[in-house]
Amino acid sequence: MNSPWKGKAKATNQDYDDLRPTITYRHILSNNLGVRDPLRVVALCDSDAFYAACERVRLELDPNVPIVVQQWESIIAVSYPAREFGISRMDKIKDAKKKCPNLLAVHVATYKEGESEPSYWKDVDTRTHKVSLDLYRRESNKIITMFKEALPIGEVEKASIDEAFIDFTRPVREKLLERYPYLVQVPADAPNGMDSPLPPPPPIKWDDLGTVLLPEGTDSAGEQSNIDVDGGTTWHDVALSIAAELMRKIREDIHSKLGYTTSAGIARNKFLAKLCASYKKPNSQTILRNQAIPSYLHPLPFQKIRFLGGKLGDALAKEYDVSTVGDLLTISLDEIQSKFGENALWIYELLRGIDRTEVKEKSALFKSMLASKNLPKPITQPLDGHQWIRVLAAELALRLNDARESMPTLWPKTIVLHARKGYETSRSKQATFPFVRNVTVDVIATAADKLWKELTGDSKTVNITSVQLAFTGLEKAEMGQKSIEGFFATRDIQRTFLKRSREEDEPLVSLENTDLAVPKSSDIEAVSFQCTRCRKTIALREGQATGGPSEVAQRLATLRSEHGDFHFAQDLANSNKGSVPVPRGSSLKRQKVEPKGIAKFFIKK
Ligand code: TTP
Ligand code: CA
Ligand code: CA
Repeated sequence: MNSPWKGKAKATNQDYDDLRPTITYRHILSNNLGVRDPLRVVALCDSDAFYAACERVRLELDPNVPIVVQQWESIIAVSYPAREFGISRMDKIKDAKKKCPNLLAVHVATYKEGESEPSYWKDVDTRTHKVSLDLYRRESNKIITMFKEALPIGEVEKASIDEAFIDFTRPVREKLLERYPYLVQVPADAPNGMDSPLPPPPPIKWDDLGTVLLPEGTDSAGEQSNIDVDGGTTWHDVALSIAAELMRKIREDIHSKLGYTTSAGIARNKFLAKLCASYKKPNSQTILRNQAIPSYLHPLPFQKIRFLGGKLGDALAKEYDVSTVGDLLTISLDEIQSKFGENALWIYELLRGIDRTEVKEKSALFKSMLASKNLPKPITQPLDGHQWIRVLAAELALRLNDARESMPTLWPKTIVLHARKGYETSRSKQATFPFVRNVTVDVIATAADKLWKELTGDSKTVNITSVQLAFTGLEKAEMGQKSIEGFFATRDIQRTFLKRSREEDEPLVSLENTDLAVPKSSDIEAVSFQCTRCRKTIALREGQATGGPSEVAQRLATLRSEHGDFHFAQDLANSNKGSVPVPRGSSLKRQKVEPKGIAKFFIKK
């Protein structure tokens, strides 16, 4: 019990005063207490040696084979068996092979000039190939899908290619009430009704649930696991143990179905979950009980903590001449705020294990997709660019079509080509992406080739060292029950597009005119309308303009719709020729379209 924070017991008690909150019936019975829920449980689950594991699974290798993944001459992932030979990401391939002569080094898949699919080529050359991470993205999606399927009422937030935060609060709450039905009813003799504290929690068997961090800073499992610390188990510990059960089951399923081992951290918030996820790797999970938070955090060098590294960490270290989290606890909030501003409250709280950021699924849709290549040998002849454009187009085609498997109506609004010339400023060109049914390598390459020509202009020679091709404004068109095959077939689809456009109050690229399908209320009695695209006045024929107002409105609506179809067909014809329709009078032209997402970085002001 020689924990360094023991000596500052007084300060610590104040600093960590929320470790044993009183949990009442109101807490356990309320539906959504969000980030302040005293029974909140969050996990971070990270895959072990991820790229190496993907290659091992792909090659159906024994898990004990030492394997590394290589990108050109560097190592980017090291399997755990290879780590036993002392190999790390820092090693050069040559040195790694010296450490382990049986080492299997797999080069990442690459796109090769002239090929539309990435592959594992015998010889790779950065002058003619481009790295493909598609396998890892696909495997990553499979893992995320398993998290989501296992936890329909839990929130899953992908945090990187091989890790995700999972909010277990709701699934755990459901299990708590199921297992301890006496919690569902406030007892008649409860002194404060809903605000009465819950009865004492049951003892917990931590066996097999993972590594449980204890206040002494030791870890335990098995026989030591039922030790009561500081007055014993809390309902939050019960919640953690249920989350650990669920997490373990999901990790086992991922292992048996997909072949990947993972490591998880389970705690009361994202910051702490991430912090303890790598406590014991590989293939393990670590549980940080609230009571263990102070002793776990206290000795950590704060500059090792992600948010407190870098310049901020340097500044803190310099200002206070300290190195651990514990050292920083003696500094008051006023003091930190006077030096680092009002916002420094989050530093103060983080040091005390408080983090109220939500686990929230980012939009399932990445608004942009980017393929890029740094050229070891600059492009000097404008014509040579087309080969690279095809390579980048192949990657975008594969990624878009992959994404369309789960979102068949995913549509990129814009294609952007960006090139850096030596050390000069970068240049870019963009265009509306043609509206075609099948997004093939050819379609993308044709659109990009045009941009390349615009970008290089009449230059006889160029000096381009980096090329990037991106889709921006990727969005899901609401297609209702229609299949992708019917995409362009019917007017209904067109209306759906129009509807989307209106709802989002944002111009649509090919069909931006929302007035075409549905008359505005002021038009109800009108017998003609002006098309906002071609500016023509389109009127009902004589005789059609008679009857009740609703009949006239109906006919007018039909006329608008037919006229819309005419433009639609024209757009299609244009886009199939590879040219990009920006119709006359379109809202795109009238309204300046602000670049979004990654596009911001491409478009020259
Ligand atoms: P990490 O999760 O950092 O590492 P890892 O999964 O290889 O190993 P660990 O078991 O320690 O978690 O990164 C996930 C993948 O991201 C990794 O397999 C390869 C890739 N990656 C790089 O390409 N370059 C890098 O510098 C890092 C850190 C990762
Ligand atoms: Ca990992
Ligand atoms: Ca990771």
